[in-house]
Amino acid sequence: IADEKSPARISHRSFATKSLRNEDSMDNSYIEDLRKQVKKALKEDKMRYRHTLGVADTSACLAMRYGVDMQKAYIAGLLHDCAKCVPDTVKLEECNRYGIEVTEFEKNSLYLLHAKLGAYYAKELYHIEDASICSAIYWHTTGHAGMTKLEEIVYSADYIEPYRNHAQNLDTIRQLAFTDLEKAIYQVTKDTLAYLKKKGGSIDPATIQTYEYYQKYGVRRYGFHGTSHRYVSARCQELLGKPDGQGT
Ligand code: DGI
Ligand code: FE
Ligand code: FE
Repeated sequence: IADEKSPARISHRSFATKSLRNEDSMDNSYIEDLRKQVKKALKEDKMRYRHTLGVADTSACLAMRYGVDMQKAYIAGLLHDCAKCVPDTVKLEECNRYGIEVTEFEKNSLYLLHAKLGAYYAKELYHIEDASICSAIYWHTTGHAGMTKLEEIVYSADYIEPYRNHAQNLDTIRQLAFTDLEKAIYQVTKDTLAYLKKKGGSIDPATIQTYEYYQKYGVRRYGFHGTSHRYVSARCQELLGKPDGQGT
């Protein structure tokens, strides 16, 4: 669908529409083909493909943890940045060409469009018919209020995958993602907003809505500071004068 000159054009063929069986795991020709296509689409940025595999694997792990379809999570992870290497001006052209709405915020930060455009490519170039996979790709950068479990998984896997190493609080967030996904998302959005404020980047309303939604979610379940049981029991032991591990 993209024209000859567009770097977004990837040599793809129609993938067979066979449905994946659970016992196929990730080791099957359909997924192997997808991996090859994505590698080609990201060939200008070697680290991006490595990141992509990290997100796919991490999404699969989070899917195991939260009872989500592992293959869907893996495929969403694999395709989440498939439009990342399209030059920013071409991203805008492509969105205009395919009738993808571009907001004022996105016009000021064209790289944000890789998420929407990626979701479109997933459907049209990679023939992903499953709308839940496409929407996880669509929302992977900003998130939105009340994400589906699959959207939450890809959003957080993008942040915590093993090759990421710059963000603050990564150790805590990595652990939280497997213990309390909503709280992990709250911390991710909080840190992302702080990072964007420091950098002076314009903030998309969706990013703020994600933050506000997951902040409330955290408050409902944990109280604002999320007092830990370990802290409370350690403090009780202290007050009762009992050594660690011997208290009740
Ligand atoms: O594509 P990746 O680099 O793997 O990750 P991503 O799609 O989550 O993009 C990350 C970048 O997007 C990161 O630098 C923060 C930025 N970002 C997230 N929300 C917003 C945003 N940038 C702007 N300008 N506005 C946002 O609301
Ligand atoms: Fe991305
Ligand atoms: Fe990414």
